[in-house]
Amino acid sequence: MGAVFSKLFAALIGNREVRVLILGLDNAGKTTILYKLQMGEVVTTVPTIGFNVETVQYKNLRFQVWDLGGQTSIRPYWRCYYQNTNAVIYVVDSADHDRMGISKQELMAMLEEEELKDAALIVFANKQDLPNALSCEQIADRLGLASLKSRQWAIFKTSAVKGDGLFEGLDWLCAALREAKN
Ligand SMILES: Nc1nc2c(ncn2[C@@H]2O[C@H](COP(=O)(O)OP(=O)(O)OP(=O)(O)O)[C@@H](O)[C@H]2O)c(=O)[nH]1
Ligand SMILES: [Mg+2]
Repeated sequence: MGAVFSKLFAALIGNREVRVLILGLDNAGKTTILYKLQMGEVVTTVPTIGFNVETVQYKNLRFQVWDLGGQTSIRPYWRCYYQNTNAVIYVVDSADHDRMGISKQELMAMLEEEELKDAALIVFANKQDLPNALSCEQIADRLGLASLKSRQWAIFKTSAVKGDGLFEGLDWLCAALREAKN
């Protein structure tokens, strides 16, 4: 009952809670992004075994952000978190040229899941500060994003260590969620 009232109250004051998953291969920068968004700081990370979850308040939205471990053996567990997800932030290490193919495979498999059929997709082409980073256009091409039908999606170039691009992504998400609601 309390939860119903708090949801109703949040709806009345426009303070909606949005469930976001941060997914992507290991070492892409997911955990760095989560804490840069939440604390504004670059933290020292270790590979995530399991998940981290934090609340990020931005504009009039409360984002409940789940950062899941991306190692091969952990990826099968991503699906345990799909239910009620409003948006997926898919993080790519733009300098990891060799693993673009596997990153595409994981992305496309994830997007086929029924539970995520209404979720918006943001791709973060991360590590743009590295000299050999692929451009947004190259990454969109390598991931096959043009083939996505009937899904709200966007790609942003980001550097989690510099903080570039992250909030542009959240701005897009705020607008996309507003559109989906209307
Ligand atoms: N140069 C550069 N390094 C980054 C950037 N973002 C993250 N890193 C580094 O990449 C490494 C991996 O970052 P994590 O955030 O732990 O990666 P992750 O995606 O959470 O990895 P898993 O938890 O194993 O799935 C760390 O050394 C980060 O400091 C970036 O934008 N630029
Ligand atoms: Mg991590």
